[in-house]
Amino acid sequence: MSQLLAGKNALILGVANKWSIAYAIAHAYVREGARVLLTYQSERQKQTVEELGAELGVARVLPCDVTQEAEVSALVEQIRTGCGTLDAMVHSIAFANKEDLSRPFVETPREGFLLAHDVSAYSLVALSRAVAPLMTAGGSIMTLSYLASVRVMPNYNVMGVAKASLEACVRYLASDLGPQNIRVNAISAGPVKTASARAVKDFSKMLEGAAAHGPLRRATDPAEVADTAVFLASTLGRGVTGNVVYVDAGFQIMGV
Ligand code: NAD
Ligand code: IMJ
Repeated sequence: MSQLLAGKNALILGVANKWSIAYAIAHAYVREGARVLLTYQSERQKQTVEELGAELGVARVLPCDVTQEAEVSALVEQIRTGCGTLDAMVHSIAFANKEDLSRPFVETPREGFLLAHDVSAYSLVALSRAVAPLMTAGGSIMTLSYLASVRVMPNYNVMGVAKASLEACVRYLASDLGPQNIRVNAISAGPVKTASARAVKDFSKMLEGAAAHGPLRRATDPAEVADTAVFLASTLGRGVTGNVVYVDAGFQIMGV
């Protein structure tokens, strides 16, 4: 089959290391012929992301801490002068204070609530507003969500509420940007062993549980999340917007 993203420019935010879901997406986008731009959060990650970018053959690696409006503007300015237009943006970013994941939700302090929502939900709004003017031929924006947005999961707490907000942001953004032929969707991935997941208490048990009891009787492979991200960025996804697409080996349909 010919390359699904040939001639497209794609911005991917959220690569921290080779286990990142965003890394699997960047790999698939390069395979499908996209010109890929990566971002890193801080100087601490710069070298790793530059090395991974070089290995993958991405076009550019740029800084962007999404909590800094000036860094979002600078990123978009760099893209405007670099490649001019953008066809796809992948938002693969989430953060909450570690203590706020494990404490009972009712104990969430205001500061931790705001931080989780700022990084994990509002950043999609800020980035979408910033990149939309570059999507002159229409575009596809997507983010990564998790089932705990709609079900209560142990140790997810404030992040679950931030993911609920993120999914609602997807619907409102899809409504606002649809007239410009910009589609906005979320991919709700099953558990994948990444840096963000590894730190979590009993994560392996949860992953094994989902794998044992879901319809496909196996865990989610980041490569299949990436292939759905290819579909959404490609012309094959042209009728899909405002949606939450589950790529979780079927787990979310199960009652018990
Ligand atoms: P990861 O740790 O590799 O990626 C998280 C990324 O967020 C990192 O690259 C980190 O640098 C970035 N980030 C955090 N704060 C930032 C900031 N202020 N500015 C810029 N970047 C910032 O972990 P991952 O599992 O690949 O997570 C990616 C996305 O996938 C997240 O939204 C996560 O909620 C979602 N997700 C993960 C799983 C899973 O099981 N791993 C399942 C469903 C959804
Ligand atoms: C995270 C916490 C609790 C249960 C969890 C997860 N399960 C899964 C995750 C079952 C799959 C991973 N996930 C979907 C996330 O969105 C993780 C977000 C996250 C993780 C950390 C760990 C380190 C830290 N802050 C974090 N902020 C967000 O300090």
